[in-house]
Amino acid sequence: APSLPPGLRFFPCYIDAQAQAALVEEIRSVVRAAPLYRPQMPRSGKPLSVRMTNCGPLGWVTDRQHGYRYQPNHPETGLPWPPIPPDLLELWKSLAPAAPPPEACLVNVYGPEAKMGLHQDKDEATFAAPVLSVSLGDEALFRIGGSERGGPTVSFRLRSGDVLLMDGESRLAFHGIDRIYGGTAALLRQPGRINLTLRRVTPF
Ligand code: MD5
Ligand code: FE
Repeated sequence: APSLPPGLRFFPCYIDAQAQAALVEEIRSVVRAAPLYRPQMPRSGKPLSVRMTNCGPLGWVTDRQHGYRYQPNHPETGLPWPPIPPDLLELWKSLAPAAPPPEACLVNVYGPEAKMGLHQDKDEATFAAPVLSVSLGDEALFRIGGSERGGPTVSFRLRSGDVLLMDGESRLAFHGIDRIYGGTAALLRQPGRINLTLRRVTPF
């Protein structure tokens, strides 16, 4: 396995098959309350290949006019985001016991052709808390570098049930998803991958 950037903690197979299936049901319920939508890049309006929704008091959204931001309501329905499922709050408490509760859980849904370019997560008003990410469904090729664009990167596969915690130095690392390996898992009804990312957004 490649050596991971300092502060990045990787927990392979952290979530067992039964708990993964329960999480998928909870996410189906979130999606019924807050439908998946196709976010747009700021200025260009180019749609992302990933569909998204959120749960928690705040959700990450983007559109052509207003760009990347957190807001308390769904951009299309105007309704507040549904609550973060208790299982995910427990996972956060287990792996980040010193951090205050997460405020946002971004739900990313990747079809087999979707990807996410290298970027930093820097739309939060605080970087003091870690970011926690859960992978469900098909395998993905994850790439992570340092906090400066253009530096060396390492790549590894994320599989269903894997958990990543980005803390300390890795909190502002460039990272992305280069590809999905469609059909590598049987968890979901269709080929693809779900990523859940829990974040603290406001200072504490
Ligand atoms: C995903 N999501 O799998 C990816 C990677 C995102 C996002 O990048 O912003 O929604 S989840 C792993 C991740 C998240 C945040 C920070 C870092 C990794 N990191 O600094 O390594 O859908
Ligand atoms: Fe990210």
